[in-house]
Amino acid sequence: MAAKRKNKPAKVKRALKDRAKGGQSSPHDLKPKILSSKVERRQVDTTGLQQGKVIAIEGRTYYVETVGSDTSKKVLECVPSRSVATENPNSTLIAVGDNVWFRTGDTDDTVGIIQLIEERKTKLARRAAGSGDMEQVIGANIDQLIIVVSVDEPRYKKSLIDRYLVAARKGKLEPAICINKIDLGDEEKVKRDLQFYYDRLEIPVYFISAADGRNIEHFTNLVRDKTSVLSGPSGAGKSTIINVLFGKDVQVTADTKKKFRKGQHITTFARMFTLPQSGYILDTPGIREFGIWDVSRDELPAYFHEFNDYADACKFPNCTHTHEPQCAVKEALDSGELDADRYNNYVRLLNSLQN
Ligand SMILES: Nc1nc2c(ncn2[C@@H]2O[C@H](COP(=O)(O)OP(=O)(O)OP(=O)(O)O)[C@@H](O)[C@H]2O)c(=O)[nH]1
Ligand SMILES: [Mg+2]
Ligand SMILES: [Zn+2]
Repeated sequence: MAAKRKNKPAKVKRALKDRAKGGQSSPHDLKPKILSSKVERRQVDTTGLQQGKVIAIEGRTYYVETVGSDTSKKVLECVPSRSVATENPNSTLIAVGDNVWFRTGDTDDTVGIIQLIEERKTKLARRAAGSGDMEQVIGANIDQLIIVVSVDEPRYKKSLIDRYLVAARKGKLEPAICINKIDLGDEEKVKRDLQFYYDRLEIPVYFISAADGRNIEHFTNLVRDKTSVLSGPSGAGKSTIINVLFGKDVQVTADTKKKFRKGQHITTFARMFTLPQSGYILDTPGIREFGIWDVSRDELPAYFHEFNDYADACKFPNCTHTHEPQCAVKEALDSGELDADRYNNYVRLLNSLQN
């Protein structure tokens, strides 16, 4: 798998030829069959198909690692079949981490045609950036989300962290927060700023420096034996962290300041790595904004679960904890028991959601 290849690999061109008798070229043109019940799933003929996991997506090429022992595992370049079926309606057709069934091409057994995408058990998803009302799945079938932000260059925003925490709950992922570039700031000050997250919300928060290696051993323990996704703003240091975990450069990184001048993202596609310490880790492109997907205004308060300790005492059972009288959440806020920044992020998020 080449990290910087621009053109579609020749093998995939051949696979596309194998597949496309009607000149289809993009998975976006496909009309996948949606399997909405277990009965329908059983009707899919998987005879002769192999199972695998999507470990990287580069343009229209899907890299699929076959299921098997470490020594027998292979990575194939795949494309979706014109008759592909999915168990994930109204969503990204194929995401990194997806478990798929495929057949190998007629001319080459190192390329595959994906026939079926299994239901995602967990996912990190956001509202797709740009126009359109679509879900974008950043990673699927993952155990934990590690939100990677940095002390400076770029300075972290708690509003982004709070959005990620909603998405983690929604997608059934365990959250952890990684504050990188601690070498660029005052560690004690940053710790105080995030105290509510580890003390009250009991979310693991790591204060590390991928540059000088500070506290990196705690981070190594966090990812051991699990499947983790690293997500956060561009330049926070996700790929640098991956390189530290591997002890060598497996991902390209770039100088933050220079990059911001050009407004570029360094990592341009998601890729899953098998860790030397055991476990999988998914590096993803930096995000500019994180739009919440599939959470209604009514549901949102429950995602800020520190409110639950008080919400029963609110006068109105459907209290949004904003303008209502006798709101126990606002009373707790006024008495300093809740984090004001996080409450303000909640209000902003609530206002951004439609019912
Ligand atoms: N001072 C300092 N710089 C760091 C640290 N970690 C990473 N950097 C630098 O930050 C810049 C961006 O790092 P990347 O790892 O490319 O950031 P990224 O999050 O992968 O960025 P995208 O791929 O664009 O999302 C590079 O110049 C790194 O050398 C750190 O702990 N301290
Ligand atoms: Mg990167
Ligand atoms: Zn209330």
